Amino acid sequence: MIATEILKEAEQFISVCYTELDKPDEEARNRLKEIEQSIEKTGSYEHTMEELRHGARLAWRNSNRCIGRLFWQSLEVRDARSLQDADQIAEQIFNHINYATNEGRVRPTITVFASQHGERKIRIWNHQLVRYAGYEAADGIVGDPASVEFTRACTAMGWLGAGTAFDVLPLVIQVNNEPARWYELPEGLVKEVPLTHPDIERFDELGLRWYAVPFISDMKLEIGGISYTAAPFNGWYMGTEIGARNLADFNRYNKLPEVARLMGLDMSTNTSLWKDRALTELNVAVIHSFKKHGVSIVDHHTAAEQFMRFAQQEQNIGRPLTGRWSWLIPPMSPSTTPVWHRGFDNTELKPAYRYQKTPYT
Ligand code: HEM
Ligand code: NRG
Repeated sequence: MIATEILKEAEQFISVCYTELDKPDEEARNRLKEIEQSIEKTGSYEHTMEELRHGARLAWRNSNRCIGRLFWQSLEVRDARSLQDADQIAEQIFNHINYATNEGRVRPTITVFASQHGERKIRIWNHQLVRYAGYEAADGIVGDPASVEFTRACTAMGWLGAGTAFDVLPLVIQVNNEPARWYELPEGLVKEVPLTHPDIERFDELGLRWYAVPFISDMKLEIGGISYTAAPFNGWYMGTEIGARNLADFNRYNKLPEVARLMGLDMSTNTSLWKDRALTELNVAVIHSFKKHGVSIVDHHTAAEQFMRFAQQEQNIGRPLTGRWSWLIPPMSPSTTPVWHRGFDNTELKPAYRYQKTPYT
């Protein structure tokens, strides 16, 4: 971004941020003068801790595809902007995983690393800090098909996975134009949940499991013209993300046939609705297992209710609500949730979490 654009973005952000934080106009004016001078002198500026904290929370509030936004004010923002060393960055990321997992009582958290500036740029190559490898074998894919390309990149750097369907991938960090470095996640850091079912006793024979917390690590956080290209964040899972997509999609773990077989359903005809019935029980198992292991999770009905409260809250305050309907509706029984029955304005507000180019491939 060129200097005039950064300043323009900064003006908009500081105005909104300081108003929402109940700061006097004069403070905002003075701060903008300071920012203008910094941009003139260095081409950039540094957010104060308050600006960073509120900016990261606003970016969550503005995430049109997120159903979990009721809790936007509770985001914990960790400042790691001073680090430039890959080993230290990795250590901070391990701390984030540990802090946010909190033995299962998940805390929505973001760690913000140094912003992009000139040649300076930090990237985490992983899509999520914790995810399972996918290996291309002669008779199909072992593990998560969504991870095949990244797994190949890790293997090319010398990583060697055990080859099971649930191998946790290493953390890959790139600082500036240096070669990327990989780190095995420390033993015992990653919480996982083995899946069982409240009534189907043999469900555990499927050997299914999932990790406790989704940590998105490849998006950029943009606040007031400043780009934080490494800013991993997490909330907790909505059950359907695992039960209706990760384990169910035919191009992911594709487990509906195995669940249906276990349930003894008639799979010879669509009209038995065996996929729908297997899908329901798989999702029952996900929620049941997370709860049994004391790991935060929300079902899609409760999440949709919470989202409607968020929508109401924003309307009461007089702020525009933005959202993308096709992402906000859950992937199973969507018409049983209130989100289905209304529309949303998909205007993209800033600050924002945005996609960025995949650094490998
Ligand atoms: C997307 C739920 C917290 C930012 C989503 C999706 C769900 C969800 C179900 C759609 C995912 C998909 O279909 O792949 C939740 C829940 C949370 C939570 C239950 C619990 C607290 C957060 C937090 C942030 C966030 C803390 C950021 C600070 C986003 C973004 C997307 C998203 C940027 C879009 C991701 C993409 O395009 O791939 N969320 N979320 N969410 N959420 Fe949330
Ligand atoms: N569907 C993905 C995760 C996307 C983000 N979901 C959240 N985010 N719940 C999956 O792994 O299934 N969050 O920050 O909590």
